[in-house]
Amino acid sequence: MSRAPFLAGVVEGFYGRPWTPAQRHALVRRLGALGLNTYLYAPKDDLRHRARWREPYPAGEATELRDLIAACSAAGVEFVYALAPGLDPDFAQPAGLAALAAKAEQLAALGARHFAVLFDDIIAAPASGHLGATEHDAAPQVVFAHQLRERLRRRDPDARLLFCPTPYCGRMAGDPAASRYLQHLGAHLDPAVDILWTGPEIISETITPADLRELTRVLRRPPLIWDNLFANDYDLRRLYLGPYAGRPAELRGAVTGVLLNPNCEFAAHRLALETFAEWVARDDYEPGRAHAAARERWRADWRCLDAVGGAAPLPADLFALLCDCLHLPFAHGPLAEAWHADVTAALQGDETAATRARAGCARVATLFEHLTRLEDRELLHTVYRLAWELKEEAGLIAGYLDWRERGPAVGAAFSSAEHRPRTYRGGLVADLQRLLPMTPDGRFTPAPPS
Ligand code: GDL
Repeated sequence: MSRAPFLAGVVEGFYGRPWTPAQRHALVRRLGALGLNTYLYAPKDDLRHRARWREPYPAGEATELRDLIAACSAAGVEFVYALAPGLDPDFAQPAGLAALAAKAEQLAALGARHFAVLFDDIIAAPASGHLGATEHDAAPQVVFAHQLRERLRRRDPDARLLFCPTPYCGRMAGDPAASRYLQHLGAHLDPAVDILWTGPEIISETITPADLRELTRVLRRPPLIWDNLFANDYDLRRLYLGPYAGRPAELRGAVTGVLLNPNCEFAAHRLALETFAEWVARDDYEPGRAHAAARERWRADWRCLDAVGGAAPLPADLFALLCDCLHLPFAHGPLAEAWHADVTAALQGDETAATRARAGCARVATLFEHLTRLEDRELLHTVYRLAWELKEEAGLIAGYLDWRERGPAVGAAFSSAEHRPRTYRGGLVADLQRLLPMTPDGRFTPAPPS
Protein backbone atom coordinates (compact mmCIF):
# COMPACT_ATOMS: atom_id res chain seq x y z
CA MET A 1 0.00 0.00 0.00
CA SER A 2 1.30 3.43 -0.80
CA ARG A 3 0.46 6.78 0.70
CA ALA A 4 1.15 9.07 -2.28
CA PRO A 5 -0.28 11.14 -3.92
CA PHE A 6 -1.91 13.94 -1.93
CA LEU A 7 -5.63 13.19 -1.68
CA ALA A 8 -7.91 16.11 -2.47
CA GLY A 9 -11.61 15.91 -3.03
CA VAL A 10 -14.91 15.21 -1.36
CA VAL A 11 -16.18 12.96 1.37
CA GLU A 12 -19.92 12.44 1.08
CA GLY A 13 -19.95 11.95 4.82
CA PHE A 14 -22.90 13.86 6.19
CA TYR A 15 -26.08 12.86 8.00
CA GLY A 16 -29.35 13.19 6.10
CA ARG A 17 -30.55 12.31 2.62
CA PRO A 18 -27.66 10.87 0.62
CA TRP A 19 -27.00 12.33 -2.82
CA THR A 20 -28.65 10.68 -5.79
CA PRO A 21 -26.72 8.73 -8.44
CA ALA A 22 -27.19 11.61 -10.92
CA GLN A 23 -25.83 14.10 -8.40
CA ARG A 24 -22.83 11.90 -7.69
CA HIS A 25 -22.06 11.56 -11.38
CA ALA A 26 -22.20 15.34 -11.76
CA LEU A 27 -19.94 15.73 -8.73
CA VAL A 28 -17.37 13.30 -10.05
CA ARG A 29 -17.23 15.09 -13.41
CA ARG A 30 -16.70 18.36 -11.59
CA LEU A 31 -13.99 16.89 -9.36
CA GLY A 32 -12.16 15.66 -12.45
CA ALA A 33 -12.51 19.01 -14.20
CA LEU A 34 -11.12 20.81 -11.14
CA GLY A 35 -8.14 18.47 -10.86
CA LEU A 36 -9.41 16.95 -7.60
CA ASN A 37 -8.65 13.26 -7.29
CA THR A 38 -10.77 11.62 -4.58
CA TYR A 39 -14.39 10.82 -3.77
CA LEU A 40 -14.92 9.08 -0.43
CA TYR A 41 -18.31 7.38 -0.31
CA ALA A 42 -19.52 7.56 3.30
CA PRO A 43 -23.14 8.80 3.51
CA LYS A 44 -24.18 8.24 7.11
CA ASP A 45 -27.73 7.38 6.07
CA ASP A 46 -26.94 4.78 3.47
CA LEU A 47 -28.15 1.84 5.57
CA ARG A 48 -25.55 -0.50 4.13
CA HIS A 49 -22.73 1.86 4.91
CA ARG A 50 -23.47 2.05 8.65
CA ALA A 51 -26.65 0.83 10.38
CA ARG A 52 -26.81 -2.41 8.33
CA TRP A 53 -23.17 -2.46 7.26
CA ARG A 54 -23.05 -6.27 7.10
CA GLU A 55 -25.67 -6.50 4.35
CA PRO A 56 -24.63 -6.63 0.72
CA TYR A 57 -26.17 -4.10 -1.67
CA PRO A 58 -29.24 -5.34 -3.54
CA ALA A 59 -28.93 -5.59 -7.31
CA GLY A 60 -30.25 -2.10 -8.17
CA GLU A 61 -27.97 -0.24 -5.77
CA ALA A 62 -25.03 -2.45 -6.70
CA THR A 63 -25.48 -1.44 -10.33
CA GLU A 64 -25.59 2.22 -9.34
CA LEU A 65 -22.35 1.82 -7.41
CA ARG A 66 -20.69 0.01 -10.31
CA ASP A 67 -21.66 2.85 -12.66
CA LEU A 68 -20.40 5.43 -10.21
CA ILE A 69 -17.07 3.68 -9.78
CA ALA A 70 -16.71 3.51 -13.56
CA ALA A 71 -17.55 7.24 -13.80
CA CYS A 72 -14.86 7.98 -11.22
CA SER A 73 -12.25 6.15 -13.17
CA ALA A 74 -13.30 7.87 -16.40
CA ALA A 75 -12.90 11.24 -14.64
CA GLY A 76 -9.51 10.40 -13.08
CA VAL A 77 -11.03 10.35 -9.59
CA GLU A 78 -10.25 7.61 -7.06
CA PHE A 79 -13.39 6.10 -5.57
CA VAL A 80 -13.01 5.09 -1.91
CA TYR A 81 -15.76 3.00 -0.37
CA ALA A 82 -16.24 3.43 3.39
CA LEU A 83 -17.79 1.02 5.87
CA ALA A 84 -18.83 2.27 9.31
CA PRO A 85 -19.33 -0.82 11.47
CA GLY A 86 -18.76 0.75 14.88
CA LEU A 87 -22.39 0.92 16.06
CA ASP A 88 -22.38 -2.89 15.95
CA PRO A 89 -20.71 -4.10 19.16
CA ASP A 90 -19.59 -7.36 17.53
CA PHE A 91 -18.01 -5.92 14.43
CA ALA A 92 -14.62 -7.54 15.13
CA GLN A 93 -16.01 -10.95 16.14
CA PRO A 94 -15.62 -13.80 13.64
CA ALA A 95 -19.10 -13.30 12.14
CA GLY A 96 -18.39 -9.57 11.73
CA LEU A 97 -15.08 -10.25 10.03
CA ALA A 98 -16.77 -12.75 7.73
CA ALA A 99 -19.37 -10.10 6.84
CA LEU A 100 -16.53 -7.67 6.14
CA ALA A 101 -14.92 -10.17 3.78
CA ALA A 102 -18.18 -10.68 1.89
CA LYS A 103 -18.88 -6.95 1.71
CA ALA A 104 -15.36 -6.13 0.51
CA GLU A 105 -15.72 -8.87 -2.07
CA GLN A 106 -18.95 -7.37 -3.37
CA LEU A 107 -17.48 -3.86 -3.61
CA ALA A 108 -14.29 -5.13 -5.23
CA ALA A 109 -16.40 -6.98 -7.81
CA LEU A 110 -18.13 -3.66 -8.52
CA GLY A 111 -14.75 -2.09 -9.21
CA ALA A 112 -13.81 -0.51 -5.84
CA ARG A 113 -10.04 -0.52 -5.15
CA HIS A 114 -9.71 1.77 -2.15
CA PHE A 115 -11.54 1.42 1.15
CA ALA A 116 -12.08 3.21 4.43
CA VAL A 117 -13.25 2.04 7.83
CA LEU A 118 -14.91 4.70 9.94
CA PHE A 119 -15.38 4.62 13.70
CA ASP A 120 -16.65 8.17 14.22
CA ASP A 121 -19.77 9.01 16.22
CA ILE A 122 -20.13 5.67 17.96
CA ILE A 123 -19.66 6.91 21.54
CA ALA A 124 -21.91 9.68 22.83
CA ALA A 125 -19.80 12.75 23.56
CA PRO A 126 -19.87 13.95 27.17
CA ALA A 127 -20.38 17.67 27.88
CA SER A 128 -16.60 18.22 27.93
CA GLY A 129 -16.37 16.86 24.39
CA HIS A 130 -13.47 14.64 25.51
CA LEU A 131 -14.33 11.03 24.60
CA GLY A 132 -12.02 9.12 26.91
CA ALA A 133 -11.57 6.28 24.39
CA THR A 134 -8.70 3.93 25.25
CA GLU A 135 -6.62 1.16 23.70
CA HIS A 136 -9.55 -1.15 24.49
CA ASP A 137 -11.64 0.76 21.97
CA ALA A 138 -8.80 0.97 19.46
CA ALA A 139 -7.71 -2.70 19.48
CA PRO A 140 -10.75 -4.30 17.77
CA GLN A 141 -10.84 -1.44 15.28
CA VAL A 142 -7.24 -2.17 14.31
CA VAL A 143 -8.07 -5.88 13.96
CA PHE A 144 -10.93 -4.99 11.63
CA ALA A 145 -8.83 -2.58 9.57
CA HIS A 146 -5.99 -5.09 9.23
CA GLN A 147 -8.37 -7.81 8.16
CA LEU A 148 -9.49 -5.55 5.32
CA ARG A 149 -5.93 -4.51 4.55
CA GLU A 150 -4.94 -8.15 4.02
CA ARG A 151 -7.69 -8.67 1.48
CA LEU A 152 -6.89 -5.43 -0.34
CA ARG A 153 -3.18 -6.07 -0.44
CA ARG A 154 -3.65 -9.47 -1.99
CA ARG A 155 -5.59 -7.94 -4.86
CA ASP A 156 -3.75 -4.68 -5.28
CA PRO A 157 -0.59 -3.57 -3.47
CA ASP A 158 -1.39 0.08 -4.25
CA ALA A 159 -4.87 0.05 -2.77
CA ARG A 160 -5.33 2.73 -0.16
CA LEU A 161 -6.96 2.19 3.22
CA LEU A 162 -8.34 5.08 5.27
CA PHE A 163 -9.31 4.94 8.93
CA CYS A 164 -11.46 7.35 10.93
CA PRO A 165 -10.72 7.11 14.65
CA THR A 166 -13.34 7.38 17.38
CA PRO A 167 -11.86 10.60 18.77
CA TYR A 168 -11.29 12.35 15.45
CA CYS A 169 -10.51 15.92 16.49
CA GLY A 170 -8.43 17.70 19.09
CA ARG A 171 -11.32 18.40 21.42
CA MET A 172 -12.42 14.75 21.50
CA ALA A 173 -8.95 13.32 21.93
CA GLY A 174 -7.46 15.80 24.39
CA ASP A 175 -3.66 15.90 24.46
CA PRO A 176 -2.63 13.30 21.83
CA ALA A 177 0.41 12.32 23.90
CA ALA A 178 -1.89 11.41 26.79
CA SER A 179 -4.42 9.49 24.66
CA ARG A 180 -4.04 5.74 25.06
CA TYR A 181 -6.40 5.36 22.12
CA LEU A 182 -4.23 7.40 19.73
CA GLN A 183 -1.04 5.85 21.06
CA HIS A 184 -2.44 2.42 20.29
CA LEU A 185 -3.23 3.47 16.71
CA GLY A 186 0.22 4.98 16.29
CA ALA A 187 1.93 1.84 17.53
CA HIS A 188 -0.27 -0.84 15.96
CA LEU A 189 -2.12 0.43 12.89
CA ASP A 190 -0.17 -0.26 9.69
CA PRO A 191 1.70 3.00 8.98
CA ALA A 192 0.48 2.92 5.37
CA VAL A 193 -3.11 3.46 6.56
CA ASP A 194 -4.28 7.07 6.41
CA ILE A 195 -5.92 8.35 9.58
CA LEU A 196 -8.70 10.89 9.15
CA TRP A 197 -8.86 13.94 11.41
CA THR A 198 -11.17 16.98 11.40
CA GLY A 199 -8.70 19.38 13.06
CA PRO A 200 -8.89 20.97 16.50
CA GLU A 201 -12.71 20.71 16.44
CA ILE A 202 -15.39 18.75 14.59
CA ILE A 203 -16.00 21.95 12.66
CA SER A 204 -12.62 23.66 12.73
CA GLU A 205 -12.48 27.39 12.15
CA THR A 206 -8.79 27.09 11.40
CA ILE A 207 -6.42 24.16 10.89
CA THR A 208 -2.68 24.83 10.99
CA PRO A 209 0.42 22.62 10.88
CA ALA A 210 1.03 23.50 14.54
CA ASP A 211 -2.35 21.98 15.46
CA LEU A 212 -1.18 18.66 14.01
CA ARG A 213 2.43 18.41 15.18
CA GLU A 214 1.89 16.39 18.34
CA LEU A 215 -0.83 14.28 16.74
CA THR A 216 1.49 13.41 13.85
CA ARG A 217 4.17 12.34 16.30
CA VAL A 218 1.78 10.12 18.26
CA LEU A 219 0.13 8.61 15.17
CA ARG A 220 3.55 8.19 13.52
CA ARG A 221 2.11 9.61 10.31
CA PRO A 222 0.56 12.89 9.23
CA PRO A 223 -3.25 12.83 9.28
CA LEU A 224 -5.63 13.02 6.33
CA ILE A 225 -8.02 15.92 6.90
CA TRP A 226 -11.78 15.28 6.83
CA ASP A 227 -12.80 18.91 6.60
CA ASN A 228 -16.25 19.80 7.93
CA LEU A 229 -15.97 23.53 7.17
CA PHE A 230 -18.93 23.40 4.77
CA ALA A 231 -20.89 20.57 6.42
CA ASN A 232 -24.29 21.87 7.48
CA ASP A 233 -26.04 18.72 8.66
CA TYR A 234 -25.75 19.78 12.31
CA ASP A 235 -27.99 22.85 11.98
CA LEU A 236 -30.93 23.04 9.61
CA ARG A 237 -30.69 26.83 9.43
CA ARG A 238 -27.19 26.96 7.99
CA LEU A 239 -25.92 26.74 4.41
CA TYR A 240 -22.42 27.72 3.37
CA LEU A 241 -21.76 29.66 0.20
CA GLY A 242 -18.48 31.22 1.37
CA PRO A 243 -14.92 30.37 0.24
CA TYR A 244 -12.56 27.72 1.61
CA ALA A 245 -10.76 29.60 4.37
CA GLY A 246 -8.81 29.32 7.59
CA ARG A 247 -6.29 26.76 6.32
CA PRO A 248 -2.84 28.17 5.42
CA ALA A 249 -1.14 26.84 2.28
CA GLU A 250 1.52 25.23 4.53
CA LEU A 251 -1.14 22.83 5.80
CA ARG A 252 -0.77 20.91 2.55
CA GLY A 253 2.73 19.91 3.58
CA ALA A 254 1.57 18.66 6.99
CA VAL A 255 -1.18 16.26 5.91
CA THR A 256 -1.65 13.43 3.39
CA GLY A 257 -4.68 15.13 1.89
CA VAL A 258 -7.87 17.06 2.50
CA LEU A 259 -11.38 15.82 1.82
CA LEU A 260 -14.31 18.24 2.09
CA ASN A 261 -17.59 17.13 3.62
CA PRO A 262 -19.90 19.63 1.89
CA ASN A 263 -23.36 21.09 2.40
CA CYS A 264 -26.04 18.38 2.31
CA GLU A 265 -27.79 20.31 -0.45
CA PHE A 266 -26.05 19.09 -3.54
CA ALA A 267 -26.74 22.23 -5.58
CA ALA A 268 -24.80 24.29 -3.02
CA HIS A 269 -21.39 22.64 -3.52
CA ARG A 270 -19.94 24.78 -6.31
CA LEU A 271 -18.23 27.60 -4.39
CA ALA A 272 -16.82 25.28 -1.75
CA LEU A 273 -15.32 22.99 -4.33
CA GLU A 274 -13.98 25.60 -6.73
CA THR A 275 -12.31 27.68 -4.05
CA PHE A 276 -10.94 24.53 -2.42
CA ALA A 277 -9.47 23.37 -5.76
CA GLU A 278 -7.69 26.70 -5.98
CA TRP A 279 -6.35 26.31 -2.43
CA VAL A 280 -4.99 22.89 -3.38
CA ALA A 281 -3.30 24.23 -6.51
CA ARG A 282 -1.96 27.66 -5.50
CA ASP A 283 0.47 28.87 -2.87
CA ASP A 284 -0.90 32.41 -3.17
CA TYR A 285 -4.51 31.36 -2.56
CA GLU A 286 -6.61 34.25 -1.31
CA PRO A 287 -10.17 33.36 -0.19
CA GLY A 288 -11.83 36.67 -1.14
CA ARG A 289 -10.37 36.70 -4.62
CA ALA A 290 -11.09 33.02 -5.25
CA HIS A 291 -14.64 33.49 -3.96
CA ALA A 292 -15.37 36.47 -6.23
CA ALA A 293 -14.06 34.59 -9.28
CA ALA A 294 -15.97 31.38 -8.45
CA ARG A 295 -19.15 33.37 -7.81
CA GLU A 296 -18.84 35.08 -11.16
CA ARG A 297 -18.47 31.72 -12.92
CA TRP A 298 -21.49 30.27 -11.10
CA ARG A 299 -23.70 33.34 -11.56
CA ALA A 300 -24.49 32.35 -15.14
CA ASP A 301 -26.58 29.47 -13.68
CA TRP A 302 -28.63 31.89 -11.55
CA ARG A 303 -30.86 33.18 -14.36
CA CYS A 304 -33.90 35.17 -13.30
CA LEU A 305 -36.91 35.04 -15.60
CA ASP A 306 -39.07 38.05 -16.31
CA ALA A 307 -42.77 38.12 -17.20
CA VAL A 308 -42.25 38.63 -20.92
CA GLY A 309 -40.04 35.71 -21.87
CA GLY A 310 -36.66 37.24 -21.03
CA ALA A 311 -34.01 36.17 -18.54
CA ALA A 312 -30.89 37.70 -17.02
CA PRO A 313 -28.37 36.49 -14.46
CA LEU A 314 -29.00 37.48 -10.86
CA PRO A 315 -27.20 40.87 -10.51
CA ALA A 316 -23.68 40.40 -9.16
CA ASP A 317 -24.26 42.56 -6.07
CA LEU A 318 -27.34 40.53 -5.10
CA PHE A 319 -25.53 37.25 -5.61
CA ALA A 320 -22.65 38.54 -3.47
CA LEU A 321 -25.19 39.52 -0.80
CA LEU A 322 -26.70 36.02 -0.83
CA CYS A 323 -23.27 34.37 -0.53
CA ASP A 324 -22.29 36.79 2.23
CA CYS A 325 -25.48 36.11 4.21
CA LEU A 326 -25.05 32.32 3.88
CA HIS A 327 -21.30 32.33 4.28
CA LEU A 328 -19.19 30.22 6.64
CA PRO A 329 -19.81 28.70 10.08
CA PHE A 330 -17.80 31.33 11.94
CA ALA A 331 -18.04 34.37 9.68
CA HIS A 332 -20.56 36.35 7.70
CA GLY A 333 -19.30 37.70 4.40
CA PRO A 334 -18.40 41.43 4.15
CA LEU A 335 -21.81 42.66 2.92
CA ALA A 336 -23.70 40.74 5.62
CA GLU A 337 -21.20 41.85 8.25
CA ALA A 338 -21.70 45.51 7.28
CA TRP A 339 -25.49 45.17 7.32
CA HIS A 340 -25.38 43.45 10.69
CA ALA A 341 -23.17 46.24 12.06
CA ASP A 342 -25.63 48.86 10.72
CA VAL A 343 -28.60 47.10 12.32
CA THR A 344 -26.71 46.85 15.60
CA ALA A 345 -25.85 50.56 15.57
CA ALA A 346 -29.37 51.49 14.44
CA LEU A 347 -30.92 49.60 17.36
CA GLN A 348 -28.64 51.57 19.67
CA GLY A 349 -30.07 54.82 18.27
CA ASP A 350 -27.62 55.76 15.51
CA GLU A 351 -29.88 57.39 12.91
CA THR A 352 -27.32 57.43 10.08
CA ALA A 353 -26.77 53.72 10.57
CA ALA A 354 -30.57 53.27 10.63
CA THR A 355 -30.81 54.69 7.12
CA ARG A 356 -28.16 52.25 5.91
CA ALA A 357 -29.76 49.39 7.85
CA ARG A 358 -33.12 50.04 6.17
CA ALA A 359 -31.44 50.10 2.77
CA GLY A 360 -29.89 46.72 3.66
CA CYS A 361 -33.33 45.36 4.58
CA ALA A 362 -34.67 46.52 1.22
CA ARG A 363 -31.76 44.81 -0.60
CA VAL A 364 -32.57 41.54 1.13
CA ALA A 365 -36.22 41.86 0.04
CA THR A 366 -35.06 42.57 -3.54
CA LEU A 367 -32.76 39.56 -3.41
CA PHE A 368 -35.63 37.32 -2.31
CA GLU A 369 -37.86 38.61 -5.06
CA HIS A 370 -35.18 37.88 -7.68
CA LEU A 371 -34.61 34.38 -6.30
CA THR A 372 -38.28 33.46 -6.72
CA ARG A 373 -37.85 34.05 -10.46
CA LEU A 374 -34.88 31.71 -10.84
CA GLU A 375 -35.14 29.47 -13.86
CA ASP A 376 -33.26 26.71 -12.04
CA ARG A 377 -35.83 25.69 -9.45
CA GLU A 378 -33.35 23.35 -7.75
CA LEU A 379 -31.14 26.33 -6.95
CA LEU A 380 -34.16 28.29 -5.74
CA HIS A 381 -35.31 25.54 -3.41
CA THR A 382 -31.78 25.01 -2.13
CA VAL A 383 -31.84 28.52 -0.64
CA TYR A 384 -35.59 29.19 -0.44
CA ARG A 385 -36.29 28.60 3.23
CA LEU A 386 -33.17 30.39 4.41
CA ALA A 387 -33.71 33.36 2.07
CA TRP A 388 -37.33 33.50 3.23
CA GLU A 389 -36.31 33.64 6.86
CA LEU A 390 -33.76 36.32 6.09
CA LYS A 391 -36.26 38.58 4.31
CA GLU A 392 -38.80 38.07 7.10
CA GLU A 393 -36.23 39.22 9.68
CA ALA A 394 -35.23 42.10 7.39
CA GLY A 395 -38.89 43.12 7.14
CA LEU A 396 -39.28 42.95 10.88
CA ILE A 397 -36.21 45.13 11.47
CA ALA A 398 -37.32 47.70 8.89
CA GLY A 399 -40.80 47.75 10.46
CA TYR A 400 -39.33 48.24 13.91
CA LEU A 401 -37.08 51.11 12.76
CA ASP A 402 -40.03 52.80 11.02
CA TRP A 403 -42.15 52.44 14.16
CA ARG A 404 -39.41 53.87 16.32
CA GLU A 405 -38.99 56.82 13.98
CA ARG A 406 -42.66 57.65 14.44
CA GLY A 407 -41.88 58.33 18.14
CA PRO A 408 -43.83 55.72 20.11
CA ALA A 409 -44.80 56.39 23.71
CA VAL A 410 -42.20 55.59 26.37
CA GLY A 411 -42.51 51.94 27.35
CA ALA A 412 -44.52 50.96 24.23
CA ALA A 413 -43.56 47.71 22.51
CA PHE A 414 -43.51 47.08 18.78
CA SER A 415 -45.52 44.27 17.27
CA SER A 416 -45.81 43.21 13.65
CA ALA A 417 -49.14 42.19 12.13
CA GLU A 418 -47.26 39.86 9.76
CA HIS A 419 -45.25 38.13 12.47
CA ARG A 420 -47.89 36.75 14.78
CA PRO A 421 -46.81 35.36 18.14
CA ARG A 422 -46.87 31.53 18.20
CA THR A 423 -46.76 31.31 14.41
CA TYR A 424 -43.65 33.26 13.38
CA ARG A 425 -40.59 32.05 15.35
CA GLY A 426 -42.98 29.55 16.96
CA GLY A 427 -42.89 25.79 17.40
CA LEU A 428 -41.53 23.53 20.08
CA VAL A 429 -37.85 23.93 19.14
CA ALA A 430 -38.13 27.73 19.29
CA ASP A 431 -39.93 27.45 22.64
CA LEU A 432 -37.17 25.21 23.98
CA GLN A 433 -34.48 27.55 22.66
CA ARG A 434 -36.07 30.43 24.53
CA LEU A 435 -35.76 28.41 27.74
CA LEU A 436 -32.02 27.92 27.24
CA PRO A 437 -30.76 30.94 25.30
CA MET A 438 -27.22 30.96 23.93
CA THR A 439 -24.82 33.87 24.29
CA PRO A 440 -22.85 34.98 21.19
CA ASP A 441 -19.76 33.15 22.51
CA GLY A 442 -21.66 29.86 22.73
CA ARG A 443 -22.51 29.61 26.43
CA PHE A 444 -25.99 28.77 27.59
CA THR A 445 -27.99 30.73 30.11
CA PRO A 446 -29.56 30.90 32.66
CA ALA A 447 -26.93 29.96 35.25
CA PRO A 448 -27.83 27.08 37.58
CA PRO A 449 -30.11 28.06 40.49
CA SER A 450 -28.06 28.80 43.61
C1 GDL B 1 -19.26 14.60 12.31
C2 GDL B 1 -19.39 13.41 11.45
C3 GDL B 1 -19.88 13.76 10.05
C4 GDL B 1 -20.80 14.97 10.06
C5 GDL B 1 -20.00 16.12 10.62
C6 GDL B 1 -20.72 17.46 10.65
C7 GDL B 1 -16.95 13.27 11.08
C8 GDL B 1 -15.72 12.41 11.04
N1 GDL B 1 -18.12 12.67 11.38
O1 GDL B 1 -18.89 14.49 13.42
O2 GDL B 1 -20.54 12.63 9.54
O3 GDL B 1 -21.25 15.27 8.77
O4 GDL B 1 -19.62 15.83 11.93
O5 GDL B 1 -21.88 17.41 11.41
O6 GDL B 1 -16.85 14.44 10.87
